[in-house]
Amino acid sequence: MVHTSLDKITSLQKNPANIRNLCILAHVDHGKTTLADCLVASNGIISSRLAGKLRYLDSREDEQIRGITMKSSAISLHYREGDEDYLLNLIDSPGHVDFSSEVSTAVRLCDGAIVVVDAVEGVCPQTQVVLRQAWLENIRPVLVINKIDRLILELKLTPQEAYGHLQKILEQVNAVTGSLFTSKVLEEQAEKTKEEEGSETQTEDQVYDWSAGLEEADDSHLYFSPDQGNVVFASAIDGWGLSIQHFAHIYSQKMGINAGVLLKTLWGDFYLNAKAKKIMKGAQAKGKKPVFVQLVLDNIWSLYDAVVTRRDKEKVEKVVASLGVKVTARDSRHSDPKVLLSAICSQWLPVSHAVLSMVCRKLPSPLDIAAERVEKLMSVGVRRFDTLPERTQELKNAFLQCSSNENAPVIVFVSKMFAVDTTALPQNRQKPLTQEEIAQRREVARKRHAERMAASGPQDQQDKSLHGRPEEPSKDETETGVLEESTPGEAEEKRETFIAFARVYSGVVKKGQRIFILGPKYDPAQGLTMLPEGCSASDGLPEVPHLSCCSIENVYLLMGRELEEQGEVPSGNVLGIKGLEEFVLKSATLSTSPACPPFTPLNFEASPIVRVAIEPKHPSEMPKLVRGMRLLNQADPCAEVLIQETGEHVLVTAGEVHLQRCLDDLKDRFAKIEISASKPIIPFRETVVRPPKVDMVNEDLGKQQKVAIIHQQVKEEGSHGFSSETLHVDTSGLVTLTTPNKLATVSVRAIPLPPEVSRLLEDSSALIRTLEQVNMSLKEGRNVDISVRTLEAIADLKAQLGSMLQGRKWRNAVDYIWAFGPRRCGPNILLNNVEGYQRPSLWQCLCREDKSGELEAQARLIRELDNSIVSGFQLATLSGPMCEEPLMGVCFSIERWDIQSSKFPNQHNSAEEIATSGDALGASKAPENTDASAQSQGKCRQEASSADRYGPVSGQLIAAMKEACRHAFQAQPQRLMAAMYTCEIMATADVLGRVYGVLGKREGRVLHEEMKEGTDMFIIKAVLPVAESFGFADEIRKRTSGLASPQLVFSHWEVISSDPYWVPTTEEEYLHFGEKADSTNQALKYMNAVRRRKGLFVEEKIVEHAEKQRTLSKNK
Ligand SMILES: Nc1nc2c(ncn2[C@@H]2O[C@H](COP(=O)(O)OP(=O)(O)OP(=O)(O)O)[C@@H](O)[C@H]2O)c(=O)[nH]1
Ligand SMILES: [Mg+2]
Repeated sequence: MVHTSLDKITSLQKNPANIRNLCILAHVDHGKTTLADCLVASNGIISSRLAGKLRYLDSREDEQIRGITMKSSAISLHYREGDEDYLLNLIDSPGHVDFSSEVSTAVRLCDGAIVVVDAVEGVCPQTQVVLRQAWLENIRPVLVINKIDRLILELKLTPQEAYGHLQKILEQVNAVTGSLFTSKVLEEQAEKTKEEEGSETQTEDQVYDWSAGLEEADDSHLYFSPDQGNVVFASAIDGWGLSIQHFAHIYSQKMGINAGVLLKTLWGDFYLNAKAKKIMKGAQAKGKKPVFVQLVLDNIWSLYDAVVTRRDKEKVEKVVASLGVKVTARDSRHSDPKVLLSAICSQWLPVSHAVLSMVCRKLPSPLDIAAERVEKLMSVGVRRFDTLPERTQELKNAFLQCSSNENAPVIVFVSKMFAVDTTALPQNRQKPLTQEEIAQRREVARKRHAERMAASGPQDQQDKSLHGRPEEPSKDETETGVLEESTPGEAEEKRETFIAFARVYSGVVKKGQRIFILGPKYDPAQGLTMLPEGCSASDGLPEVPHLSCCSIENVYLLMGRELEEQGEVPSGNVLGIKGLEEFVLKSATLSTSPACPPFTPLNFEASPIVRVAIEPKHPSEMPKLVRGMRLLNQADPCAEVLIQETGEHVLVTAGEVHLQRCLDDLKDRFAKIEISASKPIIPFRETVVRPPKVDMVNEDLGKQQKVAIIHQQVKEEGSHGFSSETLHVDTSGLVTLTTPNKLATVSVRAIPLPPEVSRLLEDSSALIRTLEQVNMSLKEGRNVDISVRTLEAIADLKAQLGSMLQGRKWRNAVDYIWAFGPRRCGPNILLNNVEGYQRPSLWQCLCREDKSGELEAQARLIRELDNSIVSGFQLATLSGPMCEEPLMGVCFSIERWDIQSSKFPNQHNSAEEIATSGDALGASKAPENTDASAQSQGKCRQEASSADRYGPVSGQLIAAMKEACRHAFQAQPQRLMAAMYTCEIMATADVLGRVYGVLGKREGRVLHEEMKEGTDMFIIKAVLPVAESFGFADEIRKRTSGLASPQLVFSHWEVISSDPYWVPTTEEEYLHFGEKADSTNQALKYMNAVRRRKGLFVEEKIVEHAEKQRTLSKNK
């Protein structure tokens, strides 16, 4: 194959109709990079002999060593189909869950995707995830069923069995697509009904038909089917791939059957009736070979049989001759039959041809971008597209036209930043010197040398010859001259250059161009009013929030490991941009028009969960570490870097493999120092549960005893912080606390939320955050336009909460929700059970009618210190009393809130007054009398004057509320919650036992186990605590000799059933667990580990019975 020149690609870039931006998506190890190799080889970039072995797009060393892709990378390829030339911007993505954020960054820039599925493993968890991601971004997929060779050589299926197997895989994939489609249609339908409902007020009861719309919606184009031309069967490693179209073409000529008929019948329940020369239906019923088996699979099977299994030379020669392919003597003599096989296959059915022609026919060009997708990209958060400024809405046409005109606005999206070695940039790359240049340089060097000789005296010359230095100047002396100019420090600073991985949606991006960078919070409406009409990024402009300008230093063509410099890149292409390093952290939108809105943020499927603290080996290298971590943060879409209050530098990653890669990157590239990382910091949650009914040895707990225990605990713990005169806990767990200035009193009770409620809240956190934003704006008197979809989602959340919170305890609870926490969107609820306090509902945005007047009146109803209560609740839920981890699934119900706002101190007191206030405090010591209103007026005044001894009232109330919540929490049975991973392990029967062994040792639980049809593999689905997961994947791999390799995905939080504060109280328990009873208490172990890490007090006896131990060891 010929190598495509840069000029050719540059010219192809100008014709968007023939551009395809696509990515390869799949579960880990299904052969994406191998397939990409074959496509790359078709352009002559690598030799076809090496295709599949080189994994060219895995350019990092650790990717090659581990054999998995970690970063997505792009390459531009040229393909000729008929007389059309196509440009394919191909992005290879990783399949490992830890790197799923890289998939998100790739999918955003594409219009289509090749979904690869392993013919043996079928649809795996990540396959479903990537199909969903493609769906969410509205990009069109095509399917490649890869590794068909494994069906022949490994599973030893007959062609007929293989056909059945392939059919099942197709069904599986289509089932996933089908469920995505159904949910979308139903959602749209609901939205439509809602809009209609909004426009015409109907009073009658409406009947909803939940399947309405499904029948009408046309979904045939969505499914994968070989006769639709969107499926290719392949073996990337052997270099072949086939589509039905290809065979239909061949056989229509050979057998004289109409190509159209063949196309329809090659896949499906049809058979060939040789006598009648007809294709008939009902192969299965009549026990006949389907056409696909007879015409396609049989041929391939016999080729494998002749070349690999039987090594039948004669037969091979016959086949080679009949196929008309050429085989070199070297290939046919090779000891590995696979070499011969791939030499034959890659000429007979080249996989690159099958895949690329499908891509060009089936995937959309940048010109076909759907209006729906553009609107989705342009409307951020709760804003509706039609509420954007007019000029912004006009930009939609720019997307649709994808024009490279001079006056088309430039719109670019940067989906990630990646670091390259500065020396690897094209301008710094050493070009091979021509003969002339070498001669020229030598001449220059000789002259310089002669001058130097002349300048230094004869003495010097003698010295040099004494030291045996060569007279002739060495070659590198001449060539390193350029490098010497920069100081070594600077060179080190600039070792890494960040390149933006981006796509142009409109206009032409040029080197040196000035452009606006739109931050995620940029509001075009605000920008347009603040900036002068028709301004550009090169003018001196007033400062606008979240908007900055910069110059594009350079634009590059991305060619896998290499970058090629380009002067400009027209619309519709994927490119690399240099010069944004200072302005863009991870992703951004660039435009020449300030009317352009920032794109919606990327959909990340996995959230970072594994955290470690990092420090340099030598403390003096701290600044280097800090700089390195900053670079790492920029270079990875998903890693987070933060500095904790304790001063620790913490790195948060998606999983163990990701963590390892980040640490390696930090060590070798970004910080270049020795670092030490702590053990992974495992997150926990704290919660309360209903009082247990049985004790640890399964005996009924009497009511008396339970109360006694609770009392004992509260007494112990209530003693620090607040004096008992301001704190009261009653037997039902109601905690009453008064602020130190005695002006406010709150009574709080902690109630466990049903588990499904906390799960719902956890899953809806983004929605709750939106709700919170809306409420904030309403409070400030601003009106917001919320999309119908968001409103509906909020109403749905409310309805679900209502149906889950059933029972006497929760009557009308949903309407009285005051806030969620922590961070105002967490899985805990603050409930307003204060008699007579009516604050505006949390769900106020759901009342549709315009009643801004009413809202204002309501706003006045809010008590002045309402916010302090909420803040106290937020603080309490952010870190609980067990080990300062966030709370989950706790409802704090405020049952009383007395406040004397009229007596707030508003002036500073003299020293004398403070002195008298001491007496006042002493006088009001009666512990029960916490309500300040019961005090006499005189006393109150004195107390009020003492108030500022404790700081402002709002602050005191926050602290009191927080403390009250903590005590209320402790008054209930407390539990720790552990983060759980789910994993799906595929293993053969003979290693199954060992897999179970490892799972059991690590407290994993098997959810279900099934046999994969048509194979001897078992699929085990299990859950495993994150705390026990480190090294799990490695251990499984080792114990099963690499046959099973699990992928861990964060799934949910689970209550650890044991009580960390439990001590044996009954005789049986003493007998069973011993006095200390610490051997089996997993929850206590976790809790203490966290406390120790955070430097909190840990109640532990380290050495008991020291005497005995000593005697024991002596006696030995
Ligand atoms: N038998 C067989 N093996 C294949 C085929 N294609 C790829 N492989 C092997 O499968 C393994 C994984 O291939 P990769 O191309 O690295 O898989 P990937 O999908 O890029 O993996 P990640 O990027 O880590 O998700 C390699 O050992 C390949 O040699 C195939 O067609 N047949
Ligand atoms: Mg790969």
